[in-house]
Amino acid sequence: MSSLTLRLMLSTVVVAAFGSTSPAPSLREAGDRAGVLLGTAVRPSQLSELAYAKTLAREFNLVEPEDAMKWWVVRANADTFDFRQGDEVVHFAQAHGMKVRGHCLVWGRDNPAWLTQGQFTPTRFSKLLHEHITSVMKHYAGQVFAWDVVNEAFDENGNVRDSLWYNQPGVGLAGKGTAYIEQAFRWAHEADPQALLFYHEAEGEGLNRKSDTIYSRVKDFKTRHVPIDGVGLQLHISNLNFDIDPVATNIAHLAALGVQVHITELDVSLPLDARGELIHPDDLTRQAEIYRGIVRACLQTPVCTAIQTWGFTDKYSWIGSHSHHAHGQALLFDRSYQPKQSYRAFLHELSTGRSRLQQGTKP
Ligand code: 9MR
Repeated sequence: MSSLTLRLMLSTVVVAAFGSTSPAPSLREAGDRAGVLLGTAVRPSQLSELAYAKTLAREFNLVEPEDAMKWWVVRANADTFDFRQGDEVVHFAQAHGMKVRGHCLVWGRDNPAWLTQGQFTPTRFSKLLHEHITSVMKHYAGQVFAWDVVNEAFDENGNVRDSLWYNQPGVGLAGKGTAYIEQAFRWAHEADPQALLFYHEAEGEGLNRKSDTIYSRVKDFKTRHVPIDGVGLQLHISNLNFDIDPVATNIAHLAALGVQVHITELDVSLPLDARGELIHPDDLTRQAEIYRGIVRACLQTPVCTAIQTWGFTDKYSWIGSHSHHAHGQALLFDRSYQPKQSYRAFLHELSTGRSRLQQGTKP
């Protein structure tokens, strides 16, 4: 028996054993009633930790591999595809009745060195990207219901970012704006016509030049039948005065274009002292209100069909290393998997939010 199989069996047994004592309703139960998927980013190495697996399976019905389906994991080696980490997440999801979001197929960052330093021609690059999208999506066809096809392709002014896929060297469409993005969506649709295809972006969640660009480009894509189904809004929040109203307005604007919206990477990070303690304990209350407001903003518009947090326990979050531990405690559960004020506000808003039709499948 492989260690992967053993780990999955163990986590499944333990989750079942603990299931009967879990408090009700969970986020996923409240989400079912509200007609929205409740998801979180996961790392496969943590699935063997019992409290992690138990909380994950009890609270969420959607998972997204935080890194396990990125180029640098799947294509660490130029000659092979390594799906082991992604498969581990998919198997956990299947064992616990969860859906899987795939992340991500095209991103200018976090690609393997053999790719970024390989001196490929645009023609070769085009073939490599086509092959990657096709192989990964076919491997996960029927198992991953939605993909972030292109991630973070625009800068804060709404211009197409320089990147290896666009113009360094690019796939042969350098200087042609979003043509490379459209190409990626067409290849993705060919690879798995059933999957929902998302454009995914950071810092375009409210109303600004980036969100204006996303709106106008998605509108253009829809007019020209580029196969796009949704927009993913990341929502990494560190400003505790964050204004949520523009996010609700942006979601409504996108809804009018006939695409779904997923909130994909929600977290609300707080300032910490050198010991990792909160500098302002009251921040937990403000954090809870931000979580509540984002849930409310999503529930206001029926096409907002999923809310994901970027991890769920303060024990594991990208924020720590990213901020040199000056920020943290960003999630719904503390380091001991106890629900925080943010969890209670999130759950309350979900439970009292308007009931809506489930819209997780391809129209
Ligand atoms: O949380 C992710 C971290 O573990 C990785 O090291 C990093 C680089 O691949 O990516 C982080 O996730 C990012 C996501 O893929 C795209 N949106 C921003 C996220 C936070 O940086």
